[in-house]
Amino acid sequence: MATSGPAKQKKQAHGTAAELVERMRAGDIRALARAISLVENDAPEATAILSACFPHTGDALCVGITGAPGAGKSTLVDRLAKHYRGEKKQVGIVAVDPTSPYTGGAILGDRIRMQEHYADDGLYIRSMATRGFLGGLARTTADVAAVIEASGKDMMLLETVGVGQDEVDIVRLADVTVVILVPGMGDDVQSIKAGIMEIANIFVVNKSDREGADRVEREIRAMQSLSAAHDADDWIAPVVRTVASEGEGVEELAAAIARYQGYLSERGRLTEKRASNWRERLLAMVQHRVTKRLAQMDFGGRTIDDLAHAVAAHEVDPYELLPKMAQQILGAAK
Ligand SMILES: Nc1nc2c(ncn2[C@@H]2O[C@H](COP(=O)(O)OP(=O)(O)OP(=O)(O)O)[C@@H](O)[C@H]2O)c(=O)[nH]1
Ligand SMILES: [Mg+2]
Repeated sequence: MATSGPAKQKKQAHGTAAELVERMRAGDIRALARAISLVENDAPEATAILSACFPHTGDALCVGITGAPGAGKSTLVDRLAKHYRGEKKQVGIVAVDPTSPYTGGAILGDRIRMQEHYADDGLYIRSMATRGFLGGLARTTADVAAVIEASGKDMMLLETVGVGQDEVDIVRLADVTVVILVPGMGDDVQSIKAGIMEIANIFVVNKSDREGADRVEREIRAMQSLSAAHDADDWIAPVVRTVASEGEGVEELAAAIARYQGYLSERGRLTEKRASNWRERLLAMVQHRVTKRLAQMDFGGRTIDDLAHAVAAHEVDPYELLPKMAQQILGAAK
């Protein structure tokens, strides 16, 4: 009986996970919120939940939207969501907000209120604070997005501030990446991280009601003409001007997204892009698993902390230690 305990527990956890996913797929919003929390908190059931979600993912288009703080990302995401709702598409939104505290910033509060008041069950919005994620914000965001998608969404919109590497990694999870720039405020193309510019499939010049939209567009074009010679086959990111606060240009943006989706659907490009996204995700997943194990592992009676102290005191040669540790980790991972 002693050995059947954990196995039985595991089986029950799987049962619970499958039930939870079934309920959230039937439209139970509380089940969805619970599944997201468990995944976000890396709870013991998380893997079983994600595994139960996996067969119900892969059909939605995932659009990543990034840009400087205050560029109008949330406003544009809300407008896009309304656009897709108008086409009767089920929409999920994950907003990664580096500023909102756990208890919820103003935007999070507004969104929850919006969700409650309009009670549109074709739209689900989740805000995530970036602080406090151990072992990868991008991984957690991808997992949360997968759970929401599995609840039956056709369109996933991912909003993140384009500042740190973490955020760049997040938009890399998307099928389509939209980079938002705005005129003025020294927010010109040069000041935007090169990494962000490179991953743009579509540029948006938001706040085009302000002076300087022409200049931003010219700078984008100039940058594109400088970059490596294009194949006739290459996609050149179009520039769409918007006034998100007025809803202007949203139709054009949706059309540009649809065009890029069409481009991806040819010659196995979508599969290629997703495979390259999955490569990153798999590496992150393995790394996370190994790191978690490492913290509790026993290396010949010593923990990783003991070994770190021993190396710092020059009692142990780290280069001799490494192959032994690697061997032990790989052995344990079997
Ligand atoms: N003039 C003008 N203001 C806009 C436009 N789009 C958004 N805004 C305003 O710009 C401010 C910031 O918009 P948000 O949508 O919160 O921007 P954000 O990029 O999500 O901001 P963070 O998430 O805090 O980085 C708000 O006051 C919007 O009303 C626009 O096209 N023109
Ligand atoms: Mg925002």
